Amino acid sequence: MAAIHDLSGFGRCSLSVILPVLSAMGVQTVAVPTAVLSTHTGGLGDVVFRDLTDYISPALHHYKKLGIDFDAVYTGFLGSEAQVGHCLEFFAAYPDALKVVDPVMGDNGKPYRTCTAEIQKKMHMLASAADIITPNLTEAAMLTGGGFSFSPLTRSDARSLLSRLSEMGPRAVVVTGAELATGELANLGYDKDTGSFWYVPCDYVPVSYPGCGDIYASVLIGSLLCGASLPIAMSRAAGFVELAVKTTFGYGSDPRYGVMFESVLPSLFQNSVTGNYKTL
Ligand code: PXL
Repeated sequence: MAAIHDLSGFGRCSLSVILPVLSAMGVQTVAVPTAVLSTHTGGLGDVVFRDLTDYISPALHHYKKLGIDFDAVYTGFLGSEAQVGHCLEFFAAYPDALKVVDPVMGDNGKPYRTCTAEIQKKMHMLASAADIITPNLTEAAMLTGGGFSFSPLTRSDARSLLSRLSEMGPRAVVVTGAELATGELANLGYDKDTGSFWYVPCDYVPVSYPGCGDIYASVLIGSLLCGASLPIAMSRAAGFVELAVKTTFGYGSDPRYGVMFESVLPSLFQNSVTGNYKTL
C-alpha cells in the first residue's frame, strides 16, 4: 500500500502511527510524505513544517518505473492544495488499487491550523474520487457543507449523513466519533453496494487524543486488505483504538502526546475477528 500522509515526529499521529500499525497487520506500506513536521499541530507550540509538495509526483514516477504495484492508495493530511492533484495522479496510476481518503481537515468542530479554505475545497474533490472515506464528524460536516452540530444524531440523521457522503462518490463511508441520540458514542458505516448501514458503539473516555483517526483508519484498511467485511473491519479498528485509549487514559499521560499504542500493538498480530457492530 502507498500511504500519502505527513510525517509528524512527536505526538503519535500520521505516518508515525500508520506504518507500525500496518506492519503489525502484515501490510507492506510505502510512505509518501506530504510534509515533515516536528510535532502535530495540536497544541505543542511552534511547529517546524517542511512542505514536500514537489516530492510526491517524482516519487510516483520512480515507483511506476520500478514496476511497483499497490493494492491500496491511502491519503490523509495534506500540506498544500496542490497535493490533491498529486494524490489524484496516484489514483489514476493505480486504477485497480483500493482508494482510501481520510479527509484530514479538523476535529471538535474546528479546522486544523494548517487546513486552509483551498485545501478544504480540494479535499472535497479528492473524497469524490475515493472508494472509501473515513471522515470524523467535523470533517463529515465540512464535506457535506451541512455545518457542525454538537447535538446527538438520531438514527435517521446518521443514515442521511452517510448517504449524503456516499453520493459524493465513495462506495463505502465510515464516520468516526459520532454521538447518537441513544446516548452511545459510535463509528458509523455505510456500504453503498449492499445498502447496509452499521455502527460500532464504543466506551466514552473524557479525553481526546490526536492520531486516533489515523490509527482507526489504518486498522480498518489493514483488515479490509486481509479480507474482512466492512462491519468486521470497523469492529476491529474500534476495538484497537479503544484499547490504546484506555491504556493511555489509565496512565493519565498528557493527551497531546497521543495514545500509547506501542504497548498494545501485539494485539494486532492475531488476525482475530471481533464483531461488536450493530445495524443502524
Ligand atoms: O492525526 C491527524 C493529523 C495529521 N497530521 C498533522 C496533525 C494531525 C492532527 O492534529 O496535526 C500534522
